Amino acid sequence: MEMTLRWYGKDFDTVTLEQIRQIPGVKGVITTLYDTKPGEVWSRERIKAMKAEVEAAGLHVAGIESVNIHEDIKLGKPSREQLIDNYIETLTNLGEEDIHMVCYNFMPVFDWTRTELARKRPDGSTVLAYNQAAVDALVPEKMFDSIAGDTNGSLMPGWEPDRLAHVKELFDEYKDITDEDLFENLKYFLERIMPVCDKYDINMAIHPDDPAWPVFGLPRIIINKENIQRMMKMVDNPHNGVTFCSGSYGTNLENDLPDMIRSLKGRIHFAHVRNLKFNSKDDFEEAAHLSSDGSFDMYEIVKALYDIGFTGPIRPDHGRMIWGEKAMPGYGLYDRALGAAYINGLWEAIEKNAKRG
Ligand SMILES: [Mn+2]
Repeated sequence: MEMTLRWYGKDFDTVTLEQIRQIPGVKGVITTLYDTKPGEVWSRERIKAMKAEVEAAGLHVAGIESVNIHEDIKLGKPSREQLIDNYIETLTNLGEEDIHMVCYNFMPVFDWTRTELARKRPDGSTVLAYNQAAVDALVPEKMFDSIAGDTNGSLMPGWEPDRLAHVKELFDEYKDITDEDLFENLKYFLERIMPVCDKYDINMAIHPDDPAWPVFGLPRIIINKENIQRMMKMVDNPHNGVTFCSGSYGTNLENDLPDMIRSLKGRIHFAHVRNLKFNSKDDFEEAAHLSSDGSFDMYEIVKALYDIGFTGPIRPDHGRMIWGEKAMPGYGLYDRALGAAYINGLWEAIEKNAKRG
């Protein structure tokens, strides 16, 4: 594995490349062109400039999170032809610039759902949290208003204003779309892009839906072992792979995370490792990465990744807001740096034990 940190670019992130460079063991960043819109072609020049900036700081671009998928592709509308052509052009430009991992998701309308962005924990840290009763009581298009005050001035990924302006229309368009339709539309997209992925050795890594069940009546398919195996088989190409995100699959306590990892040997191209603390089945909050602070056995998760021979980029995921830091919720420096150090420690111990036999 290669330890990385997500970085949104200097115009959007409170964390600098110089700070990331000083986290022990972090050599790469996972970044994006945060001001591009879904469906837009990423120019070779902009990708080259992004790479040069990261490399000037002594780091490298370990992959992209994300190249977002236009809703028309998920909906299977005729306009998807041009939009997929554009996506292929973006992949070509990334491949030409020697970038080989692209994270994306296929979630209708919302990238992710939380009901609080700054729930206070007993130690005074604040974290993102989810409560099902609060979601059930929400009108979807009002969700953003209800929590917008907690973003610390950041533009939250997946909640861009122009997307939000169309939430109501989007809900109408998804009214008759079933899980089966969504699988079909995903298959169509993947079959179109696989040739360019083969040509440039680009690993596509689908991020699970978060939370891992349908919200607001929208279809959601990347939620459990059965569905992800179906997706791997329906386009059986090693470049069709996954981002294994423990915090997203883990929202459903029925998902056995180490078992899922083992079942995806050779198809995990990127890993997000984080812990959640469940207060009940319907209420969870993001904990520190340390096993004892939450509900997951992080040792078993990292051990499963080690055992399948995972070599891709890995990153600590959302961190708590601690030590007075003001940053995009989940994406401060301090707690993610602690997470990276902890995961590195687990990996070192697992590796040394394995080599000792
Ligand atoms: Mn994730």
